[in-house]
Amino acid sequence: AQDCLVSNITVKQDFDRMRYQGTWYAVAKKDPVGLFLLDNIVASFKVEEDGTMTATALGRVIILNNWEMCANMFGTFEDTEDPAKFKMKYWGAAAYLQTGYDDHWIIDTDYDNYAIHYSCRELDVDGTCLDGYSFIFSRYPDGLRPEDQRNVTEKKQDICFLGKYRRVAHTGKMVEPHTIII
Ligand code: FEN
Repeated sequence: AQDCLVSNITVKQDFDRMRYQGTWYAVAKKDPVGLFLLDNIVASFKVEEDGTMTATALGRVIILNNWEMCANMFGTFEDTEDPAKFKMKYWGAAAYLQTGYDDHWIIDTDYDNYAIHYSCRELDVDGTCLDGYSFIFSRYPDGLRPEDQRNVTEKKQDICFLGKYRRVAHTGKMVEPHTIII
């Protein structure tokens, strides 16, 4: 949207949740205000037998006193009148992780390579987004294919988050075997 109004942001036409299933690696993110996932963010989407979309997300967090933890987050999606716009209820496996209820919009995806996610948490009085977050997802942990980069940059501009993204590192940290102390 040229005017950055959230109400003018366009989403994926005829979004197909079945094709969206499976693993997505976050390769870039725009952070919201407050607590969030740091890096090594991997999401996995599923469509349940009743048609409901659900997802899990893993990501690194650093809690009080610099403890590095792997956050295990869960989300369930409520449908809206637009097939690419959901409301997401989310919570963490650990009690210290924040719960919430966010918008979850799929701006664009080709299902096989890239996806652009958007969530505005707080509207400004002028209708632009005051606080929101966004993920650029790839089916590959190493990043986007060169042929998808131009389109993704265009979409970052459409949602008025261009220049606000940071790369998401994938160091394999969250999938290492954990030390078991006997
Ligand atoms: C999404 C898609 C797949 C499913 C889900 C997604 C969203 C995840 C969110 C995570 C929030 C994390 C928080 C972490 C936290 C879109 C990838 C579910 C919205 C809020 C800390 C950090 C430090 C601390 C306590 C808690 O609570 N982190 O001391």
